[in-house]
Amino acid sequence: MERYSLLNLLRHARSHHENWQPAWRDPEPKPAYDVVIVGGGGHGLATAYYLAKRHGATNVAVVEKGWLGGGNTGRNTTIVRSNYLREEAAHLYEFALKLWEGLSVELNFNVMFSPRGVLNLGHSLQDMRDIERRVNANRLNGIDGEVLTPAEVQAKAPLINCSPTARYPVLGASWQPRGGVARHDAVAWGYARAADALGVDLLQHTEVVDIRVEGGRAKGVETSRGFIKADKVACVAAGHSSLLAAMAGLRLPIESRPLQALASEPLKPCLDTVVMSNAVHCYISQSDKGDLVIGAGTDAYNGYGQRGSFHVLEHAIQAVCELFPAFSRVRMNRQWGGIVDICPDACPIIGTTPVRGLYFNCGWGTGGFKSTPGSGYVFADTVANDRPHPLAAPFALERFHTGALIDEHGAAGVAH
Ligand code: FAD
Ligand code: PYC
Repeated sequence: MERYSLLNLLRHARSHHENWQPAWRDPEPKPAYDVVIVGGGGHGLATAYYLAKRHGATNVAVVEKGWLGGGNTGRNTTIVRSNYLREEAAHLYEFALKLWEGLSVELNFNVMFSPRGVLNLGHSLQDMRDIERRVNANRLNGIDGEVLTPAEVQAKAPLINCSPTARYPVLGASWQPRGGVARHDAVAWGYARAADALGVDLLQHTEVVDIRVEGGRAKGVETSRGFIKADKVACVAAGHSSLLAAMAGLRLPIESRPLQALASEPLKPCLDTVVMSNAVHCYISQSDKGDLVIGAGTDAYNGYGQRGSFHVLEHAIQAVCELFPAFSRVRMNRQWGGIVDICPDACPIIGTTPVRGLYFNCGWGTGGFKSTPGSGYVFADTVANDRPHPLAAPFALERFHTGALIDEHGAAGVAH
């Protein structure tokens, strides 16, 4: 048997890192494309993949001002679930969850989807009534869900303080067994590699600075690398959607706010499910590396700084210590923020706009990671056919004129 000396390690490290092929090309922009997708996060890359794979549209570019997956996709706490209250949202998120279940095979890339179950804790009688209502609604929509007692919660996550004398005692929880987490970067990389292989151009470090509109129709995008003509422009730029809309003379009902998270030093396995609590306000899981991945609420005001305010973070840490007294001595390694785009009803906007050939997919707020595959699938269909996919139709921009809002603040799970 080979001896694992430092020399061996170095030799293997060198030999195994030679002749790696890049996972995708780094092409020069073409002068014109059939579709330009603005935003190289998970949603934009998934849209490109499904456009090419399902609709045969391969003359497509993804234009990304930074690096692929460097926005909210690479900054989120990776919780995946579909336990939304309203029928429209439940169907959309459940469609996405079904895609997650086969995504590693679909992309031939391990996205590390881990259906370890999601607990949403209840700390008051009203919380429990809401939980029961949501679980019943989920089951009527064919979505897995159970209401758990405090003892059942304790059995799933023994480190939670379920004492009745806690300041916010755990009275129960909703439990979605098929929910879980996935590796965020891998999702972006998997879609990027698969889209590139189908001919999509991935243009990194290329910022869209204007959208050219003539005669009420989108004609292309002005970028930091020059003008790119396009028959269709599809914006999937999360926190920056209102800025892009303004370039085309549109106003979106969106607020962009920082949302932050942090990760601890690695620990031995101690939490094998996802725990969310709206009342004390935190959400937590343990990564495969062992870090505790912890999320906070949004800042209460709009902003584009990718960091978030200290008092919001402090509040989340207080909540973690309250729920998991054993974690109070764990050291934190890193903190970061993203910019989320929040609609008044905590639901996304997916569809056409008053500008012909211009489409928006945005407003996923604090909860869009879980929808990445579904969002890309329905948005690609919408862009390819110039009409909303049936699952996307209720999420059209027009709902802010008609009043057909879909209130999902309760299921959003993060304080806005
Ligand atoms: P992004 O990944 O942000 O991609 C948009 C891209 O557009 C960015 O890369 C950006 O650089 C690019 N862009 C912007 N403007 C321009 C321009 N002018 N030109 C070119 N490119 C541009 N969701 C969940 O479901 N579960 C969670 O646990 C969860 N936790 C979260 C925790 C935190 C701390 C944060 C910040 C978010 C969390 N979310 C979660 C929300 C989730 O991350 C987002 O809804 C989702 O990732 C949005 O994906 P996207 O591809 O639309 O956006
Ligand atoms: O939507 O499940 C969610 C979520 C968890 C943390 C941030 N968003």
